[in-house]
Amino acid sequence: RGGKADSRGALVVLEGLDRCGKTTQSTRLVKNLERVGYSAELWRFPDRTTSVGKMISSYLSNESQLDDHTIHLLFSANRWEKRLVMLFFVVRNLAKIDQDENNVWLQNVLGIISTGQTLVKSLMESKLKSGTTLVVDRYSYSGVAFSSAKGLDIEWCKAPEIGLLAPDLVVYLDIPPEKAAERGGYGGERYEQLEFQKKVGQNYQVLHGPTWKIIDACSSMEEVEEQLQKMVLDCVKTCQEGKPLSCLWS
Ligand code: Z5A
Repeated sequence: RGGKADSRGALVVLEGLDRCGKTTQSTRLVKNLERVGYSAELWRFPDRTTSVGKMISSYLSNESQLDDHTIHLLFSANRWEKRLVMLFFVVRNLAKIDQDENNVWLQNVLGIISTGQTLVKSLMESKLKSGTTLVVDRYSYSGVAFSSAKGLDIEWCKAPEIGLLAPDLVVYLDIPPEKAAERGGYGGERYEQLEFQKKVGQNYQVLHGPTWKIIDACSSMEEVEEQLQKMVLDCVKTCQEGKPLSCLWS
């Protein structure tokens, strides 16, 4: 809708303290974008469905213990492993060729070789370049803000994220930790403690950059939704007009 035929989607990230409303708003945003004719997908980190994600989930629910550096690297690996999904498709297709009894195997091989570049590219980049806007609930900034709140060096925390795609827009849903603690479901997981969330909030301040916008997350859900949609539609248009993709932390 609206842009050049080969125009790309936008990479939009929602960040904030626990219970600030990311899940609510990212879900509404994707529906709203689709309703006005854009292709959009919701991603979230941690992605608890992968084997790395399951280790993270067990750590967060206090079922397992890990060194702070190790869990930080696992969160980062959970983002990097999205690249491997495309490799998996290549391997699976090659396996299929092996079993193929018809003569179509040659076309399959040629097809895979000619699209090989695309197949091994990051899934995120492929989605964006095919015109889909990705709405991502937490990303590298969560990794840095939460791990550095435990006392890890901020530059060390950023290092494993270098080379991942940089978002076109980061929306920070701003809520005082005390207000967030009053919301439903607070307190069930490892980081859901008031003093810790205060430190995380301070660390987020250091990460704010030119692509960041702030929304008052204490406003009603409808007000937040409206502001978010406006910001994202502006960003999607800029990306359609040819804004290039870049990498963290440039
Ligand atoms: N973590 C990390 O350390 N390193 C990393 O690299 C990454 C993450 C990616 C799990 O993340 C933990 O992992 C997280 C950071 C760390 N720890 N903490 N804290 P997660 O994203 O899976 O979980 P979460 O941050 O705890 O998300 P959440 O609990 O799902 O909260 P939310 O998505 O921000 O909020 P919500 O579910 O949309 O809303 C919460 C409640 O508030 C709910 O009852 C809503 O109905 C209500 N709500 C929402 N908006 C409003 C408004 N505007 N007014 C009133 N009430 C509202």
